[in-house]
Amino acid sequence: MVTKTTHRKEVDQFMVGLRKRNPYETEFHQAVEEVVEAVMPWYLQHEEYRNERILERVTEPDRIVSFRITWETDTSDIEVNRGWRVQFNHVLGPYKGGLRFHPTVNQSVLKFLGFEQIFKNSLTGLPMGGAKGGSNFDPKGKSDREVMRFCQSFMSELHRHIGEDIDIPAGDIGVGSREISYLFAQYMRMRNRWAGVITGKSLAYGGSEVRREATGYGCVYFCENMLNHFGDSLRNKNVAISGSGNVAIYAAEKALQMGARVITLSDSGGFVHIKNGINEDQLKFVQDLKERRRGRISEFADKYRGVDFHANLRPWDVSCQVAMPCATQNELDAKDAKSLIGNGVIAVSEGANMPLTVEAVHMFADRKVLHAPGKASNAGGVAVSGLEQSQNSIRFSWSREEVDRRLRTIMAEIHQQCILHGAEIGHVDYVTGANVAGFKKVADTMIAYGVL
Ligand code: NDP
Ligand code: 2IT
Repeated sequence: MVTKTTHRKEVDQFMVGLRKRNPYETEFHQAVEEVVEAVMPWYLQHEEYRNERILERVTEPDRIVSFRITWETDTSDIEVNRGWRVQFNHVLGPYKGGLRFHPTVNQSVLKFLGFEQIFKNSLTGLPMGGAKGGSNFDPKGKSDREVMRFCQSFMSELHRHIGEDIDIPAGDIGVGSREISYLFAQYMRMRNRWAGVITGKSLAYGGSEVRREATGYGCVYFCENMLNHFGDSLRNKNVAISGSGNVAIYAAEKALQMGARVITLSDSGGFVHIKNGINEDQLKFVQDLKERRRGRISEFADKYRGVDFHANLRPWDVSCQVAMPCATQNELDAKDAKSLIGNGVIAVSEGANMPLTVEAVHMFADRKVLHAPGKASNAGGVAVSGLEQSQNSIRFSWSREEVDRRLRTIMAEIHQQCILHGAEIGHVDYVTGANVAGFKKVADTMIAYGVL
């Protein structure tokens, strides 16, 4: 039996070492601490994991490639950015994970994302290791040609480090179908070969049905699984969603299809409150505004009556039963959690990676709010990426119905694994369940491989 004090002491001791080895990498520390806290009681009961120093080994990336990206603006100025690929762990399969282009990207952010990806990919049941990459490049306000030149320069270096059986990048914040096309084309040009080396491709050249929608849809499927497990459902629930990018838009679409009312969306400028819930036409407008016109969410409120824009605020003060943070890390803090709890939230399903601060995670746990961590609830995106790889390998494309059916099954199986390792009397601790289930497979495989 592991007491709470031993547990805390072991976590703290491990984290002191990790912080010392990785100074200033606060996002990485946060992601590691969540996993270590969740798995420690189980870890301490299994001497073999400890003897093999699995925690020390799994928190050290296999390698990090860092490189310069030089590109030319439309006015012929020279710009210099930094790029990275963090290849974290490939015991379960080739490295797999997205690329993020955002000014806040640094090594700490990519290490946290790469670390999360190991356990998320493990949960999908598909043979994928964990990686992440990206650049501090800001695509906002750049012309298509500038983005193209940046992507070409980025891939001129990255192509050396990836491959369909080595490392397969995909999209993330700031990397959507436009960027994927430029990156993929440059890979082909550099190597003179077609290979399924990137996922999230367009349907015309090897992409999968439902990949675009997969993260958002998967987040809603997972949430429905949680509610169904307790005899409830999304029907007629008020759902607050943050973000208005790829994940948020398709989470909203699926929530709407399942009979919920989506009452908020947001971007870095503020949030919109749609009092009666967004309808299909309005969602199409937002989709076009964000995907094609690259506009601001405030323009949605300008166009429709009954839609209010709240500048520089996040959506967590509105009254809702379900919250889906789908924008970025640490976008929901203790104050927001208090407000959501006060308004009667029953479920939080993370579309984004690590959207909750540590305090917010603990507050939802104390109040027994059903809380799905991103590594479980946003795994639909990488799962369909895995299915895209399968289709590329067999040179065949499955129908939309087939891919959606497989996505639903994978999300239901992840939910089952969370119950297996996180069930309590009258409650499920999804954070513990997801972390233990994801970690166990990686740890067992590392032991089977010997000392590497
Ligand atoms: P997009 O670039 O399509 O959209 C990002 C959205 O989040 C935009 O609305 C953006 O607003 C907002 N946002 C980004 N950074 C910030 C910030 N610092 N403060 C406030 N708002 C911000 O990205 P995705 O939808 O693909 O990704 C969203 C989240 O989901 C990320 O955490 C990502 O890691 C995660 N995720 C994505 C997957 C995928 O398949 N795409 C898979 C699994 C997880 P603005 O436009 O104003 O910047
Ligand atoms: O965070 C994520 O899981 C992603 N951005 C998707 C990764 C992928 O390889 O599809």
